[in-house]
Amino acid sequence: MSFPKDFVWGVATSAYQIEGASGQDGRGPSIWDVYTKEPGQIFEGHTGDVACDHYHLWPVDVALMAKLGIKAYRFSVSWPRVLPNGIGQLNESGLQFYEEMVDGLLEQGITPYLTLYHWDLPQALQERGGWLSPEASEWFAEYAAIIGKRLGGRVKHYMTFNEPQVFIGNAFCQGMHAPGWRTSRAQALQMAHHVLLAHGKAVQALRATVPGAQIGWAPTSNARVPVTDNIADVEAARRAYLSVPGDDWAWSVTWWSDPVMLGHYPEDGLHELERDLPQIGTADMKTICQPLDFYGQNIYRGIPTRMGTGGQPEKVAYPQGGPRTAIGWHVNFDCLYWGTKFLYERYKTPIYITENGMSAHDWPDREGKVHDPQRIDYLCRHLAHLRRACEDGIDVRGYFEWSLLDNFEWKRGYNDRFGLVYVDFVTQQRIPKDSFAWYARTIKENGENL
Ligand code: PNW
Repeated sequence: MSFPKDFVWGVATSAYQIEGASGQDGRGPSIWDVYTKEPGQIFEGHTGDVACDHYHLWPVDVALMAKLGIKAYRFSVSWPRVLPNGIGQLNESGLQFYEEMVDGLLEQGITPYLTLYHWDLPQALQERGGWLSPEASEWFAEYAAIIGKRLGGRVKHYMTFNEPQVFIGNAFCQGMHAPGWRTSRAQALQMAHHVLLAHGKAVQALRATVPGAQIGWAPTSNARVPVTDNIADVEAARRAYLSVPGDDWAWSVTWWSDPVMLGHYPEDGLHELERDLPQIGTADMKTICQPLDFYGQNIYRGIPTRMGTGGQPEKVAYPQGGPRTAIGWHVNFDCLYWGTKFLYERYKTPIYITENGMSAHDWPDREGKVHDPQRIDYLCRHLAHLRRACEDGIDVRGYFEWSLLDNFEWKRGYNDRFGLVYVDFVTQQRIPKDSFAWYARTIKENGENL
């Protein structure tokens, strides 16, 4: 009953959510710097200007990681910190920050897993059309090559994109994320196609600049979980998870991952979205489908599903009063089991859970301790199901808990805390929560304690 011996235990963060130092040392503005300043967009007007001040406090944070005993750290590079205008002029101090931070990780024996894009597009590129521009994939490839050249000696593990579902779907289909526009479905699908091309070209750029690179990506999904183990319900969950609904295509797995992993858009999606399909060049699918070393997936929740009487998958209502996180997300503990199973069956590539975790409104008690029993329960039960996946022969290589620190939770500002470490955003004091000690033990025992 255990995880593989060399299972990769980690935590994940992203640049805009923790770094702060938004205008410092030559960093250019990103679309999130602009969006957070628009009145009414973010909870109580919060911004990532200071965040966890990780840009200055990274030695403290790396020391925390060492104490936690993680084997790997997933972080993202801020594109405008490295290239203030997105292309062209390099910002040396930005590159140095990442070099020094990575050296700090390596000294502690922590393997860096670098995400190229966690939503903070350089504002200069947004002004040139952003992801809608036909040049976008070339911009991204140029950036990827710079990162490969400068960090490739130190960093061997890469992910291109974090959650295209969110930075295209929540942003342009719902107007709820930077840059805060709603576009037509056709335009959003065109952007999605450019993102996929950018992924493919970035993989090529990394292969050319980083010998021995291990490359994947990190899309998201709400897994589908069958309400019973009956074959019919399992089949319903599988079909629902791997389908493309026309009204919510951007949140599907397969619209994004089939091109990347299989080299074509899924048939049902092509049919559903027929009227709004992007322009697809003759060589595009070949560019998009670059062999990957691993498949990353963020999974926070699952949607209970059964086979309906008409032979179609149906959503099942969450139980009344069932568990929810502070954000209001329903909790389904077996989402990591079914999610990894369905993905592995389809893509047959080693899987990492690149994010999983929960928000709570944690605060310190009178002794200054932060007790977060729900988070321990959430992590324990999710990981137990992930272990079940390993035991069933699903090739799961690692797990990155979201997140090391309480941080800037996008629309919700600092209101929702995801960290294993509490951050006082006034003093920048860090307090490891109870879940920190619990996760440290879990790593040490390779999950035998679950
Ligand atoms: C992820 N959902 O986004 C992001 O990668 C992180 O930056 C973020 O802090 C974290 O999850 C927590 O929200 C998600 O609606 C956004 O299920 C939305 C969902 C899931 C993940």
